[in-house]
Amino acid sequence: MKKYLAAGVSAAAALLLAACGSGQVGQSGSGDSAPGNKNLVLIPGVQAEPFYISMQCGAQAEARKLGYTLTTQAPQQFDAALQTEKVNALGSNPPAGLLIAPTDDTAMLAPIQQVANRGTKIVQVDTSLKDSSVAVSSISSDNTQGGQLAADTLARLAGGRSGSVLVLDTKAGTSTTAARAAGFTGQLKKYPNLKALDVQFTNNEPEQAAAKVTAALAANPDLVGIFATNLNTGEGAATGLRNAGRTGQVNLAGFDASPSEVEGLRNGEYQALIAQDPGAIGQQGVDQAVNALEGKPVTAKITAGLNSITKANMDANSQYFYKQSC
Ligand code: T6T
Repeated sequence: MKKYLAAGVSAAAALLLAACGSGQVGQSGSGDSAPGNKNLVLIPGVQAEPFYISMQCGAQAEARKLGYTLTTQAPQQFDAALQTEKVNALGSNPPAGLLIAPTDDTAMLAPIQQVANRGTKIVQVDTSLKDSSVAVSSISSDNTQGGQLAADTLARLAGGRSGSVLVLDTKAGTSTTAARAAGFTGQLKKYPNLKALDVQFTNNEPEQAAAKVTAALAANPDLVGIFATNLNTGEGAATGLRNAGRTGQVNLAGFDASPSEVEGLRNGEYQALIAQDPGAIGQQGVDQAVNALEGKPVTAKITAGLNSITKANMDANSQYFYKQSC
């Protein structure tokens, strides 16, 4: 089931330092990657979100195992300006390694480059920049393949019915969800009975996703499926369908496996989830940063596994459910 397309991957992390407890230190590094600097920092896309929490859990455990400390500095919203503040705050006291999920594939380059210029080893986890040369390693799911998997799943669920399908993306400039949306719409062309509507952006806000679903249902009475490219869009889509009394009539395929999505799969709000392995992304992110710091071979690009989960197989796949705390 679980396949690593390029190399092995392992555990991971996000924030909620208090919840995850232990392991973190202040920004007391010796600066400029000085010998003996064993501090790593993780800057995820946003705080208190199960994908990144799971990533942090894996990263923190791996850092501890390898004799490093890992601190998480998370922006309050999935927003490049807020994430830039976190990156800039590393300031004159840079960590030896920075694991970061850039929230904008272009705008985040300059601040990350500044940190790299001070000697910090950069590892991209999950999302990536268009120009990834600043990073020693980049680790993510095969998001294109995830979108294709979602298209195949919705086509199977449609069972030959004809109709239109809505794709909900997050924010322009988010590398992962853009790849999922593109993978989905490309693959859907293989099913002549299904027509993809124009991709809608939701700003990664559940309320906006719900509103897009309400509007799509009104404008497209033949809507048979929705692909929600991440957790918040899925949550909003489920709300939109519920509000319209269309839960289960319009199939919903979501990405990720947060506790609320898993619950939604169990109670019929979702028909399928494409789960990532954020713990593995975080663990491998630490491994690659440490390899770079210790002069060992570094793998430039690593692809983590994906798992398609349905109500029928969910209990056998609970290891892929995301965490709320470590
Ligand atoms: O889907 C994940 C992540 O892969 C994506 O880049 C942003 O959204 C999530 O964090 C889920 O909310």
